[in-house]
Amino acid sequence: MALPVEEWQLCVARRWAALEPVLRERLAAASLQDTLRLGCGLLRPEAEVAALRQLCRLVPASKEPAAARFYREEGNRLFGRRQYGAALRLYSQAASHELPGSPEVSVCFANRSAALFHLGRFEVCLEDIARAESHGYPDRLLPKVLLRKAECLLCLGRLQDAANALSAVENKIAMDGIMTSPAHQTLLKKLSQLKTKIREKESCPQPAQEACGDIQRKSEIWEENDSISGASSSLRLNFDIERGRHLVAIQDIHPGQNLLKEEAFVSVLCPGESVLLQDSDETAWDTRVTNADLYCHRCLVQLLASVPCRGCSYAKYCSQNCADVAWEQYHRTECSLGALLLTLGVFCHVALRTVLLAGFAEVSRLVEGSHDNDKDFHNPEARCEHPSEAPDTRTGIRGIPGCNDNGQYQSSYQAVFNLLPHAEKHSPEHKFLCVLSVVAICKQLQEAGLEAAVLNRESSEKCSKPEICEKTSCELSPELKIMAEAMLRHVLQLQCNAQAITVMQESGSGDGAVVNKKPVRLATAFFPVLSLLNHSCCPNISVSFSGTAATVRASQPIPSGQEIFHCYGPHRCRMRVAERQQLLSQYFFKCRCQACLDELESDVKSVVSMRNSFLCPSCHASMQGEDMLCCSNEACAISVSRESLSRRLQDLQQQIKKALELLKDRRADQAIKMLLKCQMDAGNFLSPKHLLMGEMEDHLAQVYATLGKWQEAARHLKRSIEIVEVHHGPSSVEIGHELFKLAQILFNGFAVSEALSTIQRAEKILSVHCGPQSTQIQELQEMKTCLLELPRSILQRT
Ligand SMILES: *[C@@H]1O[C@H](CO)[C@@H](O)[C@H](O)[C@H]1NC(C)=O
Ligand SMILES: *[C@@H]1O[C@H](CO)[C@@H](O)[C@H](O)[C@H]1NC(C)=O
Ligand SMILES: *[C@@H]1O[C@H](CO)[C@@H](O)[C@H](O)[C@H]1NC(C)=O
Ligand SMILES: CC(=O)N[C@H]1CO[C@H](CO)[C@@H](O)[C@@H]1O
Ligand SMILES: [Zn+2]
Ligand SMILES: [Zn+2]
Ligand SMILES: [Zn+2]
Ligand SMILES: [Zn+2]
Repeated sequence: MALPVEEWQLCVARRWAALEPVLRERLAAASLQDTLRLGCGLLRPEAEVAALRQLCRLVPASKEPAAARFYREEGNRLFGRRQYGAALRLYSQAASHELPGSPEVSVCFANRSAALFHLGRFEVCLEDIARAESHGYPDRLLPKVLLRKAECLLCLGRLQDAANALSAVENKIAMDGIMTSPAHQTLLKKLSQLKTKIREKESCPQPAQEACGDIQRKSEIWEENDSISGASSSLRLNFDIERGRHLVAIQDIHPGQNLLKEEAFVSVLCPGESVLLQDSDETAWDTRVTNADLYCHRCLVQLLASVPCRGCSYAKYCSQNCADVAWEQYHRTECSLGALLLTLGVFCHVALRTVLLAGFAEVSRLVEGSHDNDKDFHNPEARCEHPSEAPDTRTGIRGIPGCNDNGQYQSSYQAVFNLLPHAEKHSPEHKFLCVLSVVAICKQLQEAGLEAAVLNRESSEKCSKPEICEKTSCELSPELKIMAEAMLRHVLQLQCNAQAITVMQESGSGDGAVVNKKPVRLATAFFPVLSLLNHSCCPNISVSFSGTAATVRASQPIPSGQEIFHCYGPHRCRMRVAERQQLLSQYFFKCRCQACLDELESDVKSVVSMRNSFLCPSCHASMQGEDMLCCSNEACAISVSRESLSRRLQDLQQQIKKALELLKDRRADQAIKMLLKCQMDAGNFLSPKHLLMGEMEDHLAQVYATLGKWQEAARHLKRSIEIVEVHHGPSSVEIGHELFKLAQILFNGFAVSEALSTIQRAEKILSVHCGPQSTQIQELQEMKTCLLELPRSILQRT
């Protein structure tokens, strides 16, 4: 996903293997500028470009009227079955394939407004009705939609507006003349019903419903560092040759304290895995939804009624404003390249969007500056200017790469540009893949006549003489070469500096009673300030995201003087040291954090291997060893290969998956039977503290919750929590999420005092990791308020 599709990787690998050895050596040692210069000539139109074009055909990103018709009919079908949520998504898919301003797209919006109405999303329904009207909704169909508008306004308590909307319908009907068809008769009946309703509501005004728990949220204390944008004043930026740039605490920091708030410089949504929509049959068009259908392509908020891009069927936005801003800033250039960008992977896409956001002037200033630096590098007198030299302490952080002339480190393009590309550490084959991919993008931009857009120039400056275009089609213009060189640098940087934006996404059959969420990767982004943090397998911070903004909080006390560490992925609780080191090798360093040192140099077993161990299938004592496992009970001394136990573990995971599918099909009783059987089986060869044992308890809790058996659900969830605690620690974010679930179950089961104490524990942990203003905390506080009001309302009734 981050990298190009496999077929293109293979195509480039073949090209690499066929190159002259001399040329391969030159490429391996070349600077970015020379790599690009050489790469330009190596992408052959009849071979590589043709192959890419072929691959792009497999990725639908353009508008197709046939697809639109299919999705809309499918939407109507599900609407008829009262599956309004699924119908809503299909109408959105349909709209994304219609041309803006066409009567067809307006019908999609009107249809979608009907689904929204049934889902009780009245505000959004009104937006869709307005959208339908502005895109030329057919006049003869208008009365029905206007009535829906009046109904929405009525539901929202906006009586005057509702009355106005009704008189608009009446006028419309009157203008159209006498109507006799049955459909019109129903309309008239509905009209008079609505009128009565408005009159009733007016005569006995209800008090506006008060939300359960309208809490005053205290804003967090926050003092920003003058020199590092987004960072707290309790941090400073240090630089030394061994550790590079890094952030250090200059005060004692307490858990939960806010350390960094940064808006991504650039982010690109990852299409992600597709999720099957319920109850839709296999058909010619894909009815599955992916992240690309669920989140705004610009600001990453969850989509309800998406606004489609005017040009492609891929990009979708939360609002017209997001669509317009994205178009202005980058999408007018990207739009026609949709399939190519999906084929070449998210890193290439981020690289392109980065240079588009920065603008040609800034990109060329920095690229040309870097060429001067390269020259200085070979000139010993200019050496002291070079970043690898320690900065002059008198000038503060001014000499640190990425800082501006005022000595400030900001979340700017300059900072992004100065993230380390490690050009000399990447394999030559990988660099070759990157350069050919970047050149392919730039050539396509040039061919599509988008060069002016890329360079932020008026399109009148665009190449008007065909013969010039002809000439440049095999050679990139000097300006595009500069953009391409910067893109190559960014693709290489991303391997070490890409930051995943994750969200907690609802999973499984969301019945609403208990929300089961798991983290999913939403987007790939550059956060230049966050990138200053070095890795540790036992980090003392927690990162959370809201839209495209990242917040970093201390999860442990951090004493003054200590470096702040972030975990790039491999955490000591989830992987053994060998796996971690292997994963971290992509960042070109060997981790020497406390956990790694302990596990490597002494005989300390990793927490993962200790807890996720196997039991002797015969006597249930623990098994020891590497490839061949031996029972620790001398009397038994059975030995089994790790491979056969791993296979048994995989079989078990398959069974669990099947049980979850049963749950999705609403066959809860069978799911329980199957999970209990899995548990029995697992007890014969997995240690009781194995993470999978916890997962099974968690699934059981979920099934019982869907049946409304709250006590059983709570019992299983508590066992899951015990195991999660062993693995992740009592104040980990994982425990926070488990307690949140337990709170919901106890809340639903009216176990008031236990629910209150669980809410308190969850609040304490989650406010450290996610902040006191996060939605999780809000939901917990709402539950608390409801519980505290409960006895009073019961008393009143009796
Ligand atoms: C969708 O729009 C078409 C055309 O107006 C209409 O015939 C159909 O009933 C609508 N479906 C729903 C669910 O509103
Ligand atoms: C901010 O960072 C700078 C440079 O790292 C440091 O010298 C300074 O003490 C920090 N604190 C404040 C309040 O700016
Ligand atoms: C983070 O905190 C834990 C527990 O307080 C400590 O064991 C660990 O060494 C710390 N990690 C770093 C990188 O400072
Ligand atoms: C990505 C990065 O900056 N890694 C550095 C983390 O710190 C170690 C030393 O502690 C360096 O070797 C890495 O280069
Ligand atoms: Zn948006
Ligand atoms: Zn588009
Ligand atoms: Zn480590
Ligand atoms: Zn044994």
